[in-house]
Amino acid sequence: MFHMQKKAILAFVVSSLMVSAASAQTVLRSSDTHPDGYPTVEAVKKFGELLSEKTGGKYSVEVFHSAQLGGEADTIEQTQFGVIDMNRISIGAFNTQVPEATVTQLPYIFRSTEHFHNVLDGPIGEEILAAFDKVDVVALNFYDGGARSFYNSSKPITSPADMSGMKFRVMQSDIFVDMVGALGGNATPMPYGEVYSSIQTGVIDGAENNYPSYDTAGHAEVAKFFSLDEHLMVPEVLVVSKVVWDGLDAETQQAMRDAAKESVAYQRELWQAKEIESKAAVEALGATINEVDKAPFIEAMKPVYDKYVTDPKLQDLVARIQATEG
Ligand code: GTR
Repeated sequence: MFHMQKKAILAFVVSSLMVSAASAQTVLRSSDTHPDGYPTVEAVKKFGELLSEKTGGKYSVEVFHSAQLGGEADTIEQTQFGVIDMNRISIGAFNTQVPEATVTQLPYIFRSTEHFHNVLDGPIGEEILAAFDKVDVVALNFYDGGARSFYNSSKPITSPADMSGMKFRVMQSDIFVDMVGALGGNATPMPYGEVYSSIQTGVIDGAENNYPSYDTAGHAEVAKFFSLDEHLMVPEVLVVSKVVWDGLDAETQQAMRDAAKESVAYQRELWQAKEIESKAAVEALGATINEVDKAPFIEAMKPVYDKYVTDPKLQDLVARIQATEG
């Protein structure tokens, strides 16, 4: 009996290998810094299913979650070189490489989730996606990343003055560094994976992020004060290496674009639910969440805009974003 089962399994394995050899299956490797189950990870899996359907099983995607392929700054380079096929990444990790996308890292540029969606779902969003071409990746879509706020291990922050002398981890992006500086704090750029231990050992006082990251990376365990200043809404992007892209026929490229766009609604649904779930989870863990009067924070950001929005084309882009409804 055992023998027969083994034989049957072997026959099955052999035949499926043959099928996959005949159809030349290509599995694209996609990076994500977040753990399995996180909305972006699940959305890229969904993208992979849709892509597989659209290409008759020729292409599928394997998500390497939890920074298995490296921290975001490193994986961007590897994607640009074609070592990693795809990447779901925060625009913040591109630093100022793509000027049109850099504007999405300007504090308080987005007024609400509705504004964020209205901008990114329309022609401005397409313009920003197209701008990634010049840095050797093709950007397919935007996923939600919610609003980012400061959190730390010692006290609630209610005004920029409270940040004086405090050290906050930021992404490896110059705008983030200048933003914290403009508020009177000290910024320490470092990879996401080092934040937990750096807060725990007191190397930094805190960091800034959305509820799902604060929750799933365990930061709420070591930094109990979450202050809702909501200084940034940075889009997540799904990008493909230009090296990979150029090797695809036009039909497959279109299937990729369509699958990516179709996965957005799914990600937004997961995101909405996760924000609520994570808020409850961090509260249960003992996190203290305080509301903040945003006016002095918004006011303090003028030097950041003055420094990064000097090119008339970017000034025009910022004006168009601000004039978008929502
Ligand atoms: C998260 C984002 C990640 C990563 C992280 C960070 O909100 O989803 O891609 O950029 O922030 O702060 O490093």
